[in-house]
Amino acid sequence: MNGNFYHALQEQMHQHPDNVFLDSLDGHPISYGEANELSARLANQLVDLGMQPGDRLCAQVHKSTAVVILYLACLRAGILYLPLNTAYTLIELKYFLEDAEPSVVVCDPERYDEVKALGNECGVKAVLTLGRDGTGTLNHQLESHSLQHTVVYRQDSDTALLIYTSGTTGKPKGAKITHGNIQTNARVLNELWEWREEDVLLHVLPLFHVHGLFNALHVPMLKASRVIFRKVFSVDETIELIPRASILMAVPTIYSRLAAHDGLNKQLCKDFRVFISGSAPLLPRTFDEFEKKTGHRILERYGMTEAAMITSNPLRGERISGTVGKALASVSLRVCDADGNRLPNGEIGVLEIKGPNVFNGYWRNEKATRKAFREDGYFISGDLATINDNGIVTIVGRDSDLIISAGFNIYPAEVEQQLNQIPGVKESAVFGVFHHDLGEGVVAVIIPEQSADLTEEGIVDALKGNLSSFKHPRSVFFVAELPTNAMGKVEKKKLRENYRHLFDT
Ligand code: MCA
Ligand code: AMP
Repeated sequence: MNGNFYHALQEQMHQHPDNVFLDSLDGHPISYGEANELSARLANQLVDLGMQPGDRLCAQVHKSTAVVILYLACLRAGILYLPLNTAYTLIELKYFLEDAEPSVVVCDPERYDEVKALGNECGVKAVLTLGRDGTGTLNHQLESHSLQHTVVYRQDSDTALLIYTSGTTGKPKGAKITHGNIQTNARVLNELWEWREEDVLLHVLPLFHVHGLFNALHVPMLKASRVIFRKVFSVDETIELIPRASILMAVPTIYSRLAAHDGLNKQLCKDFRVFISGSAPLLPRTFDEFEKKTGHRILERYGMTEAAMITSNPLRGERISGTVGKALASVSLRVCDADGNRLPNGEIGVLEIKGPNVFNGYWRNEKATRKAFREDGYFISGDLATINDNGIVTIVGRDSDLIISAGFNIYPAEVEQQLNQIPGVKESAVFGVFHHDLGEGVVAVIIPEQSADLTEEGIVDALKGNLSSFKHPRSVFFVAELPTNAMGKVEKKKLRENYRHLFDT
């Protein structure tokens, strides 16, 4: 049996070729049959470029239906797909090209010259373009390529994607996600959320993260159901589209923006099946406001790049605000102390995860892989959690300083490294505090050199070009000293406490 996940998706495409797959609402939806043909042609093109199973293709492109086809082409050809946030600067991109050594990079046409120059430096064989409208050199010759393509044989344990996720040191690591990981996770969610062919998913998330790429594509694809495909999230448009869809997958920031919208009401959502949230904690306040206005209790689930989806509240039965539900079928969980000793139910510790959803280690990084797993195969998530007697999990925090801002991860060490290079900055500390819209907002506290004349604006300007704008501090403070502990280490906890009300409104 071919373990290539595309093989399972293709079964649906063959059975339901005329079902609409991607509907951009522009008059030309892509059907499941077409997606199969387009991805066959593109897979053949990538092979003609010299790409072989196991090679890497790095895509840093704006969301379009063509990106979905590119992803499917990679899957079926056994090429490792490496998606990147479009916000990453050229300096950030360099790291990924050096680490993953992709043979092909696909970028926005506007960035072609600089990415091509960087690609040459990093040994990339071809740089192709794909614009916001789905056109570019990637698709120029598509029609000349054959429709015949045999899905490459893969085992469950073969890597399908490399998705980079950062460590506390600020150096991102490529998580090797296997065909088996995505296959089991999609099937489990499909069953749990009782997906039906007639469901319509409203897709408003980026395609470079697990949430938008796996949950919001694989799950509908396993039932050949329709996806209303929007390139960016807009609160007004989402409100308008709710009556045309039955399922939304979104991050808490999106739900709090929807809840604050005058147009959200019970009538609008009367035929909606389920609103699903994840990627960051959903505030009980948002849960309550949303329920009051719509009559729907948001279904919160929990996941991470290295383990895809891990827990979920139930579709039927009580969805408990502030919790992320129970372990998914075939996922084993335990809460442990720092040494890996299992803690009794109800106690706070680090959540450890085992199951077919757990990734296959970090790309070319044995050391980090070894550190991330216990000897008995449990993955150490780094999330602090409790599990109650009924198996219900509550995420209470993280054992690292990671900041999650509207579903984007930001590592303080990476921002601090950049700040410390700015002339006049003696020392800096970066941390996250509650933010009314983003969940968490980035704060920087800086000790300037004695005669330096620094301003908040100047600091943020100096970061441009080096660091994606979503990582920039939302507030910068200049101080004479930072709180430190007996070891001389900056006490982030104290800083978070001091600035905790900064972004309350
Ligand atoms: C955009 N900006 C941000 C963020 N997003 N700043 C901080 N945090 C952010 N998340 C900044 C941009 O850099 C830009 O700054 C300005 O806001 C306007 O950009 P725009 O794109 O218009 O912003 P937006 O529309 O307000 O974006 C909010 C958003 C977006 C739609 C909620 O952040 C988003 O799509 N988040 C979802 C991320 C996601 O899918 N995460 C899943 C990963 P400037 O003007 O200075 O340039 S986690 C995951 O996959 C795990 C497995 C899981 O469990 O799901
Ligand atoms: P990423 O590294 O982008 O995959 O982000 C995964 C992290 O997002 C997890 O380790 C959690 O810290 C966080 N996360 C995801 N879903 C939830 C949730 N429902 N509640 C709280 N945190 C979440």
